[in-house]
Amino acid sequence: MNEAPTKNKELKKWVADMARLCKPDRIVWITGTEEEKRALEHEAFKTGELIELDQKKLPGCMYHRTAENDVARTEHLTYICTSKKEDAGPTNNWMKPAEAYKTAKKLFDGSMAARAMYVIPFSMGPVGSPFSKIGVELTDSIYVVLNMRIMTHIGTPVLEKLGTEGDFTECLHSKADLDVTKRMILHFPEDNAIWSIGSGYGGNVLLGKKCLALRIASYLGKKEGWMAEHMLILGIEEPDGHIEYIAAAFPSACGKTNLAMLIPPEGLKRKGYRVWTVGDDIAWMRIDSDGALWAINPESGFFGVVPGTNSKSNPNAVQMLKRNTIFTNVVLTPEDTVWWEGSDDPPPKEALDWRGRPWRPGMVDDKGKPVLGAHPNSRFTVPASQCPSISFRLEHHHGVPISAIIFGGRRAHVAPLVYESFSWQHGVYVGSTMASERTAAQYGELGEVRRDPMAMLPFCGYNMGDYFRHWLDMGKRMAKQPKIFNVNWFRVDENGGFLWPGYSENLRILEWILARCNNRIDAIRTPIGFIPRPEDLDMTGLNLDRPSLERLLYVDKEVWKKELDSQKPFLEQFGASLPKEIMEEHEALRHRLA
Ligand code: OXD
Ligand code: MN
Repeated sequence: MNEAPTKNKELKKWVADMARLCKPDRIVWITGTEEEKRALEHEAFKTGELIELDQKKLPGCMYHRTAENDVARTEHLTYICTSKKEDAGPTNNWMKPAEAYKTAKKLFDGSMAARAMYVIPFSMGPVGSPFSKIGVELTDSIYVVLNMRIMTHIGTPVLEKLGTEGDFTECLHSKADLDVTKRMILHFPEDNAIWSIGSGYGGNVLLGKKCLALRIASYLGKKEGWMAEHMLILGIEEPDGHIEYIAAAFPSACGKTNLAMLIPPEGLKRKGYRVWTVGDDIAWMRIDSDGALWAINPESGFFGVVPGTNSKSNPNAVQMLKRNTIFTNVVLTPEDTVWWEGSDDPPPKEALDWRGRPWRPGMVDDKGKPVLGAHPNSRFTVPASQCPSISFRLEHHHGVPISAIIFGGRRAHVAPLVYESFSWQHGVYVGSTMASERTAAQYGELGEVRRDPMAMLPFCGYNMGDYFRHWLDMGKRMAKQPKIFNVNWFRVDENGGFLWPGYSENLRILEWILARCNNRIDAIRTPIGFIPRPEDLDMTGLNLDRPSLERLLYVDKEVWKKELDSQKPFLEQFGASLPKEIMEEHEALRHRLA
C-alpha cells in the first residue's frame, strides 16, 4: 500500500474506512502521470480487461467489452437517498439513507478482495475554477481509472487544490461480480456521497459524470444558487470574430454530440460561420457579476454513442476518434481495428461482435432478425482536446456567456421545427413539459411519449417540482436572461419520413435563434410561441420546398389541445411542489388555443 499523498484528514480516514469495508489487496493513489497510465494499460492488457488496438492505425486506442447484462445506465437501480421521501420527489427511486447504506455495505463487504483499490482524486471543471467541484472515486476497475483520466482532471494537482481541509464528493465504486441482482447506484445528496456497485458501464461507474455532475450537482446547485444541466454548449463565431454561445438540452440519443460538433452546411459556408464545441452533455451555469448566465462544461472528454458516427453525421468526431480513444462494445476486427453500424468503412468480412462472438455482416438470429455487430449503446471515450472544433474557452475558469437555451425532443407531429417562448417563465414551462417519442415511425398516432423535463428526468438529484421552482428563481435573479427556444428535428410526413434533413443543416435554425436573441428580426406569434417567418430562414443550397417548410413550422391547434391533456397528469404528480406558475402557463396556453 502506498502512503496516502495527502494531509487531508477526512480523505485519509474515508479511504481507510472504505478499504476496511471492501478489503482490496492494495491501495493505489492515482497521480495522473503518463508512466502510471502506461503501467495500468499494460496490466489491463495482461488480464484482458482491455485489448490493445493496432497502434499504427489507431495510436493510443484500446478496446473494452462490458458484461452482456451491463450495457446501459440502469435507471431502475438508481436511487436518491434523502431523509425525506418528498425531497427525492415522485420521479426518482428513493431509499432511506440508513437502509441504503446497510444494504450496500453487505454488497461492498470484501467486494475488492484480490484486487487493487484505486484512489482517483478528480476535478469536474478546470482545477481551481470557482465553478469546479472536487470528487474522489475509489474503484477496483482499471477501465474506470483510464476513462476518468479522459473525462475529468485527475491526480496530484487535484489533491493539491483540495489541500488539508477541502471538501469533496465521496464516490465509491466496485464492479464486485457484475451481478445485476446486486447492482445499485446510490446517491446521498445530504452526505455528498455516491455508492455504485455491481456495474462496469460508463454511466453507472464514471461517477464524475451523471452521478456527480448531474444528480449531486443539481442538488448542490439548488442549495448554492446555480444550475447543473443535461446540456451541450456550443459557440457560433461570425466572420467578424464575435462568438455567441448556446446551451441545449435533449434527451439521450437525440444527437447532442452531433449538434455540439456541427460543421456549417455548404449553403451557409459563404457566411463564414464557425462552430466551437464547449461540451456535448453537461453544463454548469451561474449568474456572474454582469447579471448574465455563464456556463462551463465540467467534463474534459466525450463519452459518446458510436453507432451512426460517420463523416455525414459528425465529421469532427470521425477525426477525433483516430487516436487515444477507448472503444467499448463495438465490433473488433481480426486486424485489431474497430467497426460499427453506420461507420464510413465497409463492414469486415468476419469479426467479433460486442459480446465477443464470431460475427459476419448480414447475420440474422433464429427469428430472422439482423444481429448487430456493435451494441446500439456502444461508446467512445476521447479527450475533448482532440475534437477539431474544441473551443479555446473549454478551460476558461469563468466559462462562456449563454445567449440562448434550447430544449428539444423527438416529436413526430406535435412540435414545430422551432419556436421561441414568450418569456423566461413560459420557457421554463416549455422545458418542464419536454417529451420524446421512442420512434417516429407510426404516422397518425402520437407514439409512445416519455416526458423528460429539461432532459433531466433520470438525472435530477431532488424533487423535480422544486427543480422547476429553482429554474423560475434563477430567471428572476438574472439581469440578462437567455431567451428560451424549443426545436424538433424529427417531424415526419405521412409516410413517416423526416421532413427536416437535420445534422449540419440545423445551423440554419441556430442562425434564426441568434438573430432573435439580438432583436435583428421579427417573428410570427402563435399560441405556443414565436415561429420564424419562412423568409427569415436562410435555405440557400438546401433543396426543401416551401410546402415542406410550412409543414415543418405548422402549429396544429387540435394536436396541441391533446398534448395539453397529456401533460396534465404528468404535472399533477408533483402535487404541492409544482410551482403555481407552471400550471398558470399551462392554462394560459389552453386559453390561447381555444
Ligand atoms: C446519456 C449519456 O445517457 O450521456 O445521457 O450517456
Ligand atoms: Mn447524456
